[in-house]
Amino acid sequence: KEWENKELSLIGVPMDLGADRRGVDMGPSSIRCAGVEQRLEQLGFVVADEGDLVVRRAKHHSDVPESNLKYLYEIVRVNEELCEAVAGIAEKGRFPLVLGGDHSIAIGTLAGLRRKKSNVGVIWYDSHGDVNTAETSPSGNIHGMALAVAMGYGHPLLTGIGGDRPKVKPEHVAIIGARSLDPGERIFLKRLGVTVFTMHEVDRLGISAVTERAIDIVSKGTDGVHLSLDLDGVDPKDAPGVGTPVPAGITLRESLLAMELLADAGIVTSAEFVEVNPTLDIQNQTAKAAVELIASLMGEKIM
Ligand code: 6HN
Ligand code: MN
Ligand code: MN
Ligand code: MN
Repeated sequence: KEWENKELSLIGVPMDLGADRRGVDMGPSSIRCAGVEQRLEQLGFVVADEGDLVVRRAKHHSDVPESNLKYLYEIVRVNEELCEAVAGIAEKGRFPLVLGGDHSIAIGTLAGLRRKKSNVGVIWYDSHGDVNTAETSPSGNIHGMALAVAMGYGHPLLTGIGGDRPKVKPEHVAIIGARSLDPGERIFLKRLGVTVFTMHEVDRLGISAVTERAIDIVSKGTDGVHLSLDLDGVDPKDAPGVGTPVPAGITLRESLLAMELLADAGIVTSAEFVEVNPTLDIQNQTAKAAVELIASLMGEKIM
């Protein structure tokens, strides 16, 4: 593995424009407060905190004529920057760990990874599919479009970030935890043949079998695996500090097991943890859950 040197770079993206809701911009800060760097250092990682990118407050969301894409231009600008930053980290052979911010930042992360790897596998751990386009989106919020954009579908300013080619192939993607899909997303996921482990599969098969199957899918024919973990994939009882909570989700306990299985498989080469909104949280519980998940993903063991 390329990061066997245990060198890791943290980068925060205080983005909330993709969710059109304040508070998730404080996600990176809340995860840092929950002690992410220290925890990684305890695991033996040499951590470089690259700080946060700058996200400009937009005056009004309808900045794109005749489009429902909210805050498009600033989201594109930040993701271009994130793409460069992630590419630079991966180029140095370090593990990129991106702290969000809303999920629109996956667009920049995956574009950056594509510079280094031609076939990135993606585990999309989320209650949502995030495969809307301007045409299917009920909200115009770009965080609900990030995975579609990464696969090459959406506004050309978004799909063009880091170059026009698709960043991820549908057959290299596995969604885990889905329980809120818009009608257009269901059609899109079926048409593209993306593997979706909904809560139905999580309940029937159990999280360990689901994770093992997901590992098979994302590691077949790929040269790296990215974990994109939206904290709203975790049940709101365990992770209340998210902007779009959906009940009946994966427990924190099951999620920790999923992370441990990913760690044991040794396949994950980059990760991002997104959608933590401390203004909706209880005592920073969700950021703390993120740190627990990160520690398990990076190899922490109970004994
Ligand atoms: N997220 N499907 C809804 C929409 O507005 O497109 C919700 C998206 C949530 C996105 O949580 O990253
Ligand atoms: Mn330090
Ligand atoms: Mn998401
Ligand atoms: Mn979500």
